[in-house]
Amino acid sequence: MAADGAQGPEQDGQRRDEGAGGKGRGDAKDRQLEPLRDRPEDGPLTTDFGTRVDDTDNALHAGERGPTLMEDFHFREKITRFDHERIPERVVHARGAGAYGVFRPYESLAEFTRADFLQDPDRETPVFVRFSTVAGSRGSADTVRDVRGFATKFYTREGNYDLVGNNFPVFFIQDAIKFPDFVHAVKPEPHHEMPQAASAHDTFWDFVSLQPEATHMVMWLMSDRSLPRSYRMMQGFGVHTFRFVNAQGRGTFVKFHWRPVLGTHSLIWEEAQTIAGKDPDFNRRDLWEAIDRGDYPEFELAVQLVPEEDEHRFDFDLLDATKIIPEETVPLRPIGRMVLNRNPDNFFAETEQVAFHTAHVVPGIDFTNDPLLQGRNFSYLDTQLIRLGGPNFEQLPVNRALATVRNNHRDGYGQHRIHPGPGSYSPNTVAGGCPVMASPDAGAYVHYQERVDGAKIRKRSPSFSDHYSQATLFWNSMASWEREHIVAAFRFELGKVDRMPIRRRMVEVLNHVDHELAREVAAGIGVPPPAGPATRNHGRSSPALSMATGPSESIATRKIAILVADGVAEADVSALRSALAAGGATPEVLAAHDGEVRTEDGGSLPVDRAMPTMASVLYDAVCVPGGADSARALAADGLAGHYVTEAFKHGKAVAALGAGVAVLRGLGLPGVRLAEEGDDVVDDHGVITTVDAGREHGAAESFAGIIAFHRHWDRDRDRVPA
Ligand code: HDD
Repeated sequence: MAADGAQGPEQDGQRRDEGAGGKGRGDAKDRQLEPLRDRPEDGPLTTDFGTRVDDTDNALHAGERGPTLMEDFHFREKITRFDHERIPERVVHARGAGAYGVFRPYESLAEFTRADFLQDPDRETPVFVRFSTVAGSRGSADTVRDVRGFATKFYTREGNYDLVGNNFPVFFIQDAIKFPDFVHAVKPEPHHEMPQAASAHDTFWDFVSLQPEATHMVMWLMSDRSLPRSYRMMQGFGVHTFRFVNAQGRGTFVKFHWRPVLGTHSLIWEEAQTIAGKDPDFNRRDLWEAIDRGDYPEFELAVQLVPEEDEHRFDFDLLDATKIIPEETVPLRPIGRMVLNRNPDNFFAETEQVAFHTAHVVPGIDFTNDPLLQGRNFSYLDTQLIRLGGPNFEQLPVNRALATVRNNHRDGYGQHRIHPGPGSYSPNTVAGGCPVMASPDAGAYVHYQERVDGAKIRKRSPSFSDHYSQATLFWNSMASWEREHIVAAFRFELGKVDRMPIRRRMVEVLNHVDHELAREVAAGIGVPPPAGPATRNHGRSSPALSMATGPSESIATRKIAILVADGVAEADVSALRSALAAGGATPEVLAAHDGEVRTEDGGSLPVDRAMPTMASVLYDAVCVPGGADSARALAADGLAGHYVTEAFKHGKAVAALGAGVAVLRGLGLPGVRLAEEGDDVVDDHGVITTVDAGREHGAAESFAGIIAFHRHWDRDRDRVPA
């Protein structure tokens, strides 16, 4: 029997989609899914068994005012189906957003791996990616302080390969047996189920303060990395050391990195908290809308390769998932690019039912003995059995391989395949000995023949015992603003911890990372600062760890608020719009109300959004065009002022043209020089201003240019009350 997936498109190829996310369609996975799409416009309403229905608003009653009848099969089916709509949410990573796309390698990697999807730069492999938060429930907000999941399913010709990673390169624990303890500690506390989607509570800090191996990961968690501006602007990491295996059976250790083409950018904590109320779907919406308008998210896949013979040349263990290999030690080698180009058709069917599993591997990709990875290889299959209700979850459309599936696995809830004939075991004669075994040459998976030798023992290798050096490396590598945010995050989180001994213990842990860090945190949480360092700072750093060293040339897909009122200078708006659109940004005109505003010269300007329905935090930059009446109205509107001051406080680019400069002047932005009569375009602390007519294009271009820096931290932000 051929794979039902491979047969599908031919059976019903003419039903093409014009629905949501219609761009980016037509790859092999999309063709496999097409015959399974149900469209309401294709015919009248029926029961689940296909009988047409003439009334779905009234149950069958004995008389117009009488009781409902048991024989109303449509009523019973409709209600029963509704009663059974929910499945258990993921025990971690419950909240997520997904997208389809394609992956293509830059060149053949045959030297290192025989994986088919990494051999040919002309071969495109369909993918499905699910981004997620970890701790919160399905309905929690997107912009919480948390790790983000970054799980990719490659539908290769040799079966599905799942790279189930996060946006941090390390993890909290070294051995999978600690995972339930860690998750119980970070989840809402069991007696009252609070707090939701937050690590700022006693049980989390109790656990990590007792578990020093978590320290490196906690440094990442307290950094702005845990607040991505967008799923399209965060890195992904496979975390573990995996193994490539080539056709000759030679192994090479490999670490996987996803690098966003738009650069790695984050929110700041105060902003993230506000967004959680203003738009709890902030990251999900951003992903959906970007794909919908054709701004396809792109990620480069890069690898760090370590020859087997170099396994022991590092001052940490490659099998320890709490460690990175610094990029300065083993440089990244870019190997391919992924483009996410299609939104799912249905959240539940696809994003909720997608099932990732670290042991979904293809020939050429193998495991190492990382004890965290070894345990994951058990957990992911196990969890899908309960979450998706049985062993046939691999047949769900989103999970279904493009490669042919053929085996003697039978039955179970929800079996969709029909296996004709008596053969359901191996060896057999009744089915002619089929299915036969494939040889390695015919694509069979062959486990890497690693020699293992050792006594059965519940013990961690001493090579896993340095828990602080890399936490210090991370701290040393941060820019000054990144350090400030880390200290503030520790103070916030530990400030929510009720039990003082836990706060004290955590300061003791931080005193092993960096003495100054420990003292600064202690000073904010009512704990006596330690007198001297517990461990001396080694002074090493890895510049690649800082977000300040990342690329900052592009403003593509950034959302910019242009604040207007009646009397706005149309020329300013169009100068701003064209400069921003030229860089691929998305400017939106905001006024006190929807509809349109009058322009200075008597025309009209359509309004994209009413200010009260949006918020400054939902934009990357804010600007105020000229026009005397418009500027007067905006200066008198506290909400408009708040758009500007909040953007300023959060370090975002701000601009004002012509009479709009008066709006900024009225707000008294501390330490910023604004343009006066006769000045050229003034650029001060990321605030662009000009009052002279005729300079609007230059100012708009400068504004577009500075948005690329993402944030301007050299401001006197603390004095701004927003
Ligand atoms: Fe996990 C889900 C990533 C350690 C057990 N994990 C899950 C998802 C991601 C990760 C991205 C969501 C997949 C999706 O979108 O459906 N997990 C990681 C990373 C880890 C890690 C990068 C460390 C390097 N996980 C880990 C351990 C265990 C698990 C040590 C258990 C021993 N993870 C699970 C799980 C989940 C899961 C319980 C919940 C839902 C699911 O698998 O499908 O099995």
